[in-house]
Amino acid sequence: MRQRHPDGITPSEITPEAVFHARRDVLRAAGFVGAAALLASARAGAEDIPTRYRRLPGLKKSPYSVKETPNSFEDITSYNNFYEFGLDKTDPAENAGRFRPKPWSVSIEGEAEVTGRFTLEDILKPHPLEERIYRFRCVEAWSMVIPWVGFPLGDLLKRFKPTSKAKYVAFETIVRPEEMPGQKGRTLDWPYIEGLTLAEAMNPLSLMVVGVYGVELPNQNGAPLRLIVPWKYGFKSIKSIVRIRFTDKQPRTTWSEAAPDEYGFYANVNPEVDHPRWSQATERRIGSAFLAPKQRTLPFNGYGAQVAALYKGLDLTRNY
Ligand SMILES: Nc1nc2c(c(=O)[nH]1)N[C@H]1C(S)=C(S)[C@@H](COP(=O)(O)O)O[C@H]1N2
Ligand SMILES: [Mo]
Repeated sequence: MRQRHPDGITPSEITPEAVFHARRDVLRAAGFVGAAALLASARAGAEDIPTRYRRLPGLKKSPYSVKETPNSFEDITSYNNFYEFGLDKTDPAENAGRFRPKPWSVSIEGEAEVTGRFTLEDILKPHPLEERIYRFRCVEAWSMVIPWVGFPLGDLLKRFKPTSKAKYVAFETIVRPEEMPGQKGRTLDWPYIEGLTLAEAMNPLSLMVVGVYGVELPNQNGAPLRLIVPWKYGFKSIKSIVRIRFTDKQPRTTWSEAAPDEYGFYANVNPEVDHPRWSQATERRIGSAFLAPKQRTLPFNGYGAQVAALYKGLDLTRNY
């Protein structure tokens, strides 16, 4: 039952979320979270980030950043979906401490001239890192604004010289049940897998992410290397990637296989196509008061000007 609800709103998942916000609201009401702390959390300056996270120096600013105020480092790192570490929003932060993202390597496979196993250092070396403040919309109808650190996925993929047969790119998460307690159960069919069309992958918005808020990615956010595709529902943004494969056929994806009626391959944010069990027309911004009004969800999560052309001629009510 539960495995059919990736981002599903089941009572067991709603509860921690409600508690998470209720707790903060109660603390605020009681005056424990003072005006200064609230301001700090809204601005989330570097001083709020625990020093155990390594700083990533020399970040370029990006013209692709949105102007909205980012969520706090605390929100971004304590309210997560990462089923390898459990189903509840607070599980990844609590259970990811044993995960060792170093050393790391990524296997490049399939329809490309250059394939093989590359260390993370090999992968990262040629790419200047930038900060990109993106809107992030989960299919569960919550959202955040997140200052990711990364570089364009397309710049990485070009290095492997995809052949003319390469029409899609498939991604895989690591399988390490000893370090990922969620993988000891069958909540999902491990490894977590995702995919994009090559055109989507080459779009300049598609980002390979190695950090957030100017520091290395915390384990719960997908260390050491994850994807961010900001115009798609969050489940497309696969974490802790160990395999990238160029293919001529549309790759299988974890959630479209777990619940084909609910999740498709494209998963573009679309306020006009409701999930079978809830509306996608609005979203709740994490970090706003629990009872704050919802905001309208934008087509392609607000990135339509950059990506709508990718889907010309495709019926997005059927290709969800
Ligand atoms: N490997 C893996 N990647 C994953 C997930 C997951 O469970 N496993 N959850 C997805 C979902 S549903 C969302 S909303 C985002 C959450 O990313 P965040 O925790 O950094 O906000 O990660 C996505 N990537
Ligand atoms: Mo999600």
